[in-house]
Amino acid sequence: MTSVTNEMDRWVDATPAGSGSDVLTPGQIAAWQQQGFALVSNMFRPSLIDTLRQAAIKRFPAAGSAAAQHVSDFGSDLCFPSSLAALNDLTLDERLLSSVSALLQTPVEALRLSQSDLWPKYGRTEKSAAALDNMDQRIHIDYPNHTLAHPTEWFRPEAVEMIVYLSDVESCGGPTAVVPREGDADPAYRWPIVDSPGIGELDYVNDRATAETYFSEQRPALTKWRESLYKRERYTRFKAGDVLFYRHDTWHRGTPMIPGTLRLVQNITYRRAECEWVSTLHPGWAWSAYRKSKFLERLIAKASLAQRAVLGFPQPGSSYWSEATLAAVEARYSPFGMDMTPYQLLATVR
Ligand SMILES: O=C(O)CCC(=O)C(=O)O
Ligand SMILES: [Fe+2]
Repeated sequence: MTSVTNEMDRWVDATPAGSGSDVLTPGQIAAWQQQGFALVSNMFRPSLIDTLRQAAIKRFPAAGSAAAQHVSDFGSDLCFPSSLAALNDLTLDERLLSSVSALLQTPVEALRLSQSDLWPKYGRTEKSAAALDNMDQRIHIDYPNHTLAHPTEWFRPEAVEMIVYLSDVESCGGPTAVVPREGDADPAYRWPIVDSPGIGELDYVNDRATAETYFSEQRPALTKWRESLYKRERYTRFKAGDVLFYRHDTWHRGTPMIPGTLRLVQNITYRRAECEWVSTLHPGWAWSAYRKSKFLERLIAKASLAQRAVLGFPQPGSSYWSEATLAAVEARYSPFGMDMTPYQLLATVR
């Protein structure tokens, strides 16, 4: 296996997405399918990224502030659907959806959104959360808090996980480290994937140093194997708007940032519709109904058929539709301008 000797070789540069209907290039698709990740630029309009970044910055403590020193775990309450329209637009972006569709080789309508949340990470001098600190993470795979089961065999992936960077690594540091998979016999990708803190009886530990000391005590025979994962990691040289497409079974981790800075990222997962065991991470969409602004209802009314489908809305031809449900859904959504024609055309007469 290739271990990295030359420090320069550790950086991965983004490659541009196409501007036409084939959004991802064959090389990017192959990289995701084989190595387990692809770093892609030219996905979004720069103004969308800028609008989201500016709006999100206002919701979090300022970089370098005392409050920022205590933001040491992941997550935030900024998730889909959001009062920040740009967050919703990014999540349901048609080019992003067609990219996921190409990676999973399935139509967009057969995808379901299961995560979209915006995370701040701060460059800090103190590891304020000790074992749970996110500054210098242990190498890990993400499946345990996404699926109730275990990822399927490598060649039949169930989901695409993404980090959309809203900052530049040059100014904040904190590249994501990823371990490229090198074929079916790669020892890094031994099966089943259970040799990581947090899985089975092992405690969840986020901080690298604490995690590896603990893991060595619990599984001494695998200490060298874990070390080999760090030796092989590559670092994303991201710019705002770049997307890291990866998987729930790709080894990766977050690395330390430049102290006093803020890095914003949007984490998104799309799964195959049939994989119900890949759970939605946050409260879901329906809790956002009933708001005075009716932003969820407006979003549904204005969305394309494919965008509605990825949120689980019944599609044209679904057994849900009858004369009665067509009229009822129209009654609910017509105040927001929903066009029911596509559902009427394919409705089964019941
Ligand atoms: O921050 C990053 O770049 C990766 C974060 C991550 O892997 C995680 O929290 O699971
Ligand atoms: Fe992760």
